[in-house]
Amino acid sequence: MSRDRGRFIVLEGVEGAGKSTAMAVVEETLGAAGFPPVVTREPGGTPLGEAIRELLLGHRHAEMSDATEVLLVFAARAEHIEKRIRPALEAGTWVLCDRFTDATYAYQGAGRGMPEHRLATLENWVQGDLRPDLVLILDVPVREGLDRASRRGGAPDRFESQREEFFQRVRNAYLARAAADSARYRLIDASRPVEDVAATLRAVLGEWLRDATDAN
Ligand code: Z5A
Repeated sequence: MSRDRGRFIVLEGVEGAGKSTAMAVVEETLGAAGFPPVVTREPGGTPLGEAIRELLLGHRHAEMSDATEVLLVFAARAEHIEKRIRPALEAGTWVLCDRFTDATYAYQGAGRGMPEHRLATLENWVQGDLRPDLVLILDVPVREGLDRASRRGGAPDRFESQREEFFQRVRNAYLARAAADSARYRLIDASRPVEDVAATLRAVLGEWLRDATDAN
């Protein structure tokens, strides 16, 4: 691949889709292809971003307003982009991020009902022209994802405490975004066994890497 700038790959998914295992598969596949990525996450990825993550996921400020929530998400993102994502990409390093702005459209937009045009304004302001080169969305029916997440144990965070309808809206938003831009999005059926999902991820990434290589 001759282009100097690194590539920006994002993994998204509904609750309980299996992102944790999938992140490791994607990281390993990119490394084996010669593009070992910086691995990071949102909200978070920087010391300040991780502090904001605690505010967003913890129950201490459970009743924060929807506007506060979305502004905190973008505050963490601004820090993340400036301190970590852009410097890595500009140095030619690939970046693999566990969630990014598609999660904002899904959770704050479809989930909370924040108008899309407001999110787009913040996206354009905070990100400039930065958009992921590839978004992998792990899709699983909401009930199944919630059952998996409950089997995982642990206390539910502020988002995990939402009702099933909230997650249905989140899932629908992810599906709609994937359907609207087949060049940048890949939808992965995550309802299958872990090994099958891993094999699909490797195949999809392999094909995308070949196309990306041919384009240079
Ligand atoms: N958020 C937001 O609102 N706005 C934003 O802009 C951003 C984020 C960026 C934290 O995200 C929250 O932030 C998130 C949205 C919000 N809230 N929620 N919900 P996170 O990504 O850190 O948290 P998470 O969604 O809870 O993801 P996770 O815990 O990293 O992963 P997961 O996909 O939900 O689940 P998992 O731990 O990988 O797997 C769940 C269980 O299922 C586990 O026991 C696995 O062993 C099992 N599993 C996994 N795959 C399979 C298969 N294929 N079959 C059977 N069982 C499986």
